[in-house]
Amino acid sequence: MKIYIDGEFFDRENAKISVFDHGLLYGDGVFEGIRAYNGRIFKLREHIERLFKSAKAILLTIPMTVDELCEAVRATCEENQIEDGYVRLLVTRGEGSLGLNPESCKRPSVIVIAGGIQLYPKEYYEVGLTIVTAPTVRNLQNAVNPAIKSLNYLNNVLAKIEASNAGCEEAIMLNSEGFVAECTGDNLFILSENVLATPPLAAGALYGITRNVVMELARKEGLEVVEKNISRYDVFVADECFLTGTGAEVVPVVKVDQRVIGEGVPGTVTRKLVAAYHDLTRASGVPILKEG
Ligand code: PXG
Repeated sequence: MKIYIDGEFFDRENAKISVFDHGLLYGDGVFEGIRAYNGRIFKLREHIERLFKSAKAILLTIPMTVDELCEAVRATCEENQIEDGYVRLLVTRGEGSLGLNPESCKRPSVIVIAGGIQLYPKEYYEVGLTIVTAPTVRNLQNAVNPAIKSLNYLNNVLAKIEASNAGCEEAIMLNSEGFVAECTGDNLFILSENVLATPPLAAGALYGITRNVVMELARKEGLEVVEKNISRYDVFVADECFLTGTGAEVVPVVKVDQRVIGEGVPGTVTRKLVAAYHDLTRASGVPILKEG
């Protein structure tokens, strides 16, 4: 495995960053999780653009352009002969002093790791997930805005542990008002009376790339799609529920906090979207190998 750090490739054993990097000391940095399918990188530019927005929000200047970073991701995939895989892209604040002021950091570090992906077992797509609501509430909008994909993921990590403790893979995170924000690493959708709904970004959701693609696919299927506040009650009484994320793709949810959703099996609309998303991922994206 070859890891990209600041323009150079390193073997796994030699891919190291300083213990004085503020990414480690303070979680000061941003990241992306991207997938490759069939030798193509899915929604590469969208991920890189989101990374730049996350960086802007934390006043971190990425020392590369969008195009250069797209190329670094592509080249890292090529170097690792990726066909189907997962890319973790990080930009840390860089090495600095022990004080938290980022002014001491000379240069942000750009790291690209391209490897295999650990997928949910296939049965989750057939029988659906059982999830719970996490006691840990989503970070406040006016604290570190959860729209920022920062290296400080403790809020999500805690909720993930709570999901795990409840024997579940995922957990719903509510915002401070009690509305659904999203899950620990996935966005949430419900279908009620043929209207597909997902929480707005203002509710504390990440601007999910998969969320975006699924909203488009659903509209193409003729569905009405809305962004609105969703309560736990709305989820319990929904006809269908599913989660979206780069790793999970579209995964049906059939039970939430012991309430059976709809018929207790993946719904018709959900199944359609699972398939449509699957097809799209295998038919588009930026080629890893340059033509010719
Ligand atoms: N919400 C949160 C909080 C996320 O971190 C998503 C939703 C889904 O967004 P995309 O753009 O992927 O549709 C995410 C992103 C992993 C991993 O290694 C995945 C995410 C976060 C952290 C780790 O699988 N998902």
